[in-house]
Amino acid sequence: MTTPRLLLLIFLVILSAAFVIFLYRFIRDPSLISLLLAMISPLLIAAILDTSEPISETLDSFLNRGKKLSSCTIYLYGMAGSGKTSLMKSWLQADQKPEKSTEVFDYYPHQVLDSVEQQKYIKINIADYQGQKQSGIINNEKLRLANAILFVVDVVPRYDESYNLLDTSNKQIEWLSHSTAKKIHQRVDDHRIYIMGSLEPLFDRLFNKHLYSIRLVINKYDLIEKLGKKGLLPDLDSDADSNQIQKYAIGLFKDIETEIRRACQVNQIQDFSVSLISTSTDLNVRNLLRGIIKTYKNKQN
Ligand SMILES: Nc1nc2c(ncn2[C@@H]2O[C@H](COP(=O)(O)OP(=O)(O)OP(=O)(O)O)[C@@H](O)[C@H]2O)c(=O)[nH]1
Ligand SMILES: [Mg+2]
Repeated sequence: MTTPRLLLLIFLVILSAAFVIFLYRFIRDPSLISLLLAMISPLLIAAILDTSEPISETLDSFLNRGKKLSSCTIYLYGMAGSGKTSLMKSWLQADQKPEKSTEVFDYYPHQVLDSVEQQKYIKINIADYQGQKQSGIINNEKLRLANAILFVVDVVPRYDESYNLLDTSNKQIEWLSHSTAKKIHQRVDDHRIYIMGSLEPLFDRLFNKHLYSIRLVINKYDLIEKLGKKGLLPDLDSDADSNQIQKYAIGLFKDIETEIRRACQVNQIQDFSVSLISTSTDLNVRNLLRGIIKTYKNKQN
């Protein structure tokens, strides 16, 4: 029996006792049977409430009315510069200028409007860390139960070979415009090594029965699209349409997708998909969060 039900039962017992005391004032010789009946009746009511499904459901929804949902904890995982902090800031609608690498592993609590029930808010908790310190997340003492893990990948690093910041879209496109295939494949390869090497320890540490959603998040899609429109993407015609460019982007990370999908199957996590996003242009950023919250809510109900 749940705590609210137990409280309800105690309340009924007290109510019956009060009723019996009330009866004593009017009946001179109350029989023991009537006394027992009065005491047993709340137990009978409680048993009926527990076994009758429609009543039980109504009672639950009444007892849970106004009760706050616990927060949905989302882990952002990926190489340095892939855009974890940018994604977190987009969701939190914070100032968007994360030029520096994150230095601490921390949780960022926030409330977002529930897309289904517009009047209600849902609490989210986003875990962000410095991608360079991969072991920092896996060995962290502060780890909480994860409801979702997002693997964030991209096609351009934070710095070029001479350690110049590639912090604007123009600089990134300019840098990628030469030896495009080599640079993109190098970055994709780095992501593959980073993610595949840590999939098992990561799932070992973060897996729990409330881990509902996994995403492979391909960030900086704005760059892929621009390169595609300029005809700079290797193996893709210069007149490729949006559909073909999207397929190309997803194709780049096929190996990583396959490995994560396999890990999801092993751990019996059904909600896995690939998202193309851009935190710079806000492409699919909200949709991504909406999907995670939707699954979280469905599982909680
Ligand atoms: N063009 C483009 N650049 C982006 C996008 N998202 C992030 N960036 C840039 O990528 C760089 C790295 O972003 P961060 O969010 O700091 O990356 P991070 O994953 O938190 O990196 P670490 O903290 O080092 O692990 C920054 O210069 C961002 O401006 C995007 O959607 N498009
Ligand atoms: Mg960061």
